[in-house]
Amino acid sequence: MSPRARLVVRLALVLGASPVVAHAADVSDAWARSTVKGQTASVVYLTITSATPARLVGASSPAAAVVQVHEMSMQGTTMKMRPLETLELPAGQAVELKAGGAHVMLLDLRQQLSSGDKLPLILRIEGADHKVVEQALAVEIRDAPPMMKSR
Ligand SMILES: [Cu+2]
Repeated sequence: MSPRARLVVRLALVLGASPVVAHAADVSDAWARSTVKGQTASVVYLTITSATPARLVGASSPAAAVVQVHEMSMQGTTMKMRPLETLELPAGQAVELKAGGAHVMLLDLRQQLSSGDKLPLILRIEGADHKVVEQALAVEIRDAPPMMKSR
């Protein structure tokens, strides 16, 4: 195989085999928390704004075996997180996934996430017509701010 053909194959693997619609919603401020060697879980934070009523119904990444949308809630005196089936995206409203709130959870990471690299992430967004479109992102990997490192 020529080097060029190999590159095309690698790109196809990164983008996945399923049809990807480039623009289902506006995603801003997306970043993934870097990991240390041997760490198997991390999180992605981002802000999603959909022009029309929609729901985030799932996510996936070639870098992690399991990707879930989580929310945080108080159970007694402790913060717990639990998977969300769907996250509502009201029309025109910026929905923030941020520290202490909802987040995209990466579990069973297949590789270390290094600051400065990009994490391929696919969001599955269901529109009012119940059609699900896949939105591919390249999320910047960053080190957590110092205040978040204890978590
Ligand atoms: Cu979580």
